[in-house]
Amino acid sequence: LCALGNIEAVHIHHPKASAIVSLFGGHVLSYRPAREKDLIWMSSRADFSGKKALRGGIPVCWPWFGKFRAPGHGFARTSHWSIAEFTESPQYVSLSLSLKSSEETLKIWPFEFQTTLKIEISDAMKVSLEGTNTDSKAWDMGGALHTYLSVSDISSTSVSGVGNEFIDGTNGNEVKPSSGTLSFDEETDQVFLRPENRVIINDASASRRITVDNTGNNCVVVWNPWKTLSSSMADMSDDGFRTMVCVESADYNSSLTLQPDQSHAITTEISLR
Ligand code: TA6
Repeated sequence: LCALGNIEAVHIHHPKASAIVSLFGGHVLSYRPAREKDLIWMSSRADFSGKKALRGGIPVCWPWFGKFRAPGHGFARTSHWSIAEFTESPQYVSLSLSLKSSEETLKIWPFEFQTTLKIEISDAMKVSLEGTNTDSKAWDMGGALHTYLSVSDISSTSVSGVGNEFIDGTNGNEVKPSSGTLSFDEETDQVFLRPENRVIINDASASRRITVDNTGNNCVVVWNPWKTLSSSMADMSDDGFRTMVCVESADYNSSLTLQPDQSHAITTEISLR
């Protein structure tokens, strides 16, 4: 454990990979397979005061995802998570963090829950976010692993495997057809409704391909703020948008009802395979 500003983070070193995971937000900040550059993008201006969600990494958006509820994208990403389990073997390292309902969360969202974030580090990084209903009544949830991936140049990056239909967040949430492959020359905020389980990020100028395998999600969101929005964000540098793309495994719009004792997990596995 070590401090980054006001935040406590777990540094994981293993012959196969290294990673950094913040307990504030249950937030993965870095994942580097051995001899590779980081697959995860962190903003050079991220706010480590522990008062605001971190810009970059893998924000955990839970118990909902979207623009409709406050605080934005749920409270998990600004909550303090505790370490539930840590195991290490020659093959991998596994870290589980836990977040449970408390007096504070019940004021924002009146339901009892337990959430587990399991991070397995090896040649790939598998992140799984599981919500369990520990209440006596049913509740609805959504959520997202809002992964910021690192690319060398967004202008020569493409994202494929996203499926043929999306909601265009930059254009009045209009539903539009897609060819299934995206390239970038403007602000992009697209919710893909029928993505494939495997999404590929082709970072042509680095000759690097990042593979993202998702399960338990009902959509994939692809986001790049581009110039104007990037410049307007205090926690992102003006040209921050050039080296990142968000590819998010998401359950959009609180679309799942969990009965008491029921659980649901979304996972995302990131690798250079
Ligand atoms: O997932 C895309 C999105 O919801 C965008 O609409 C954009 O606002 C982005 O996430 C970042 O949200 P944040 O609350 O972290 O500033």
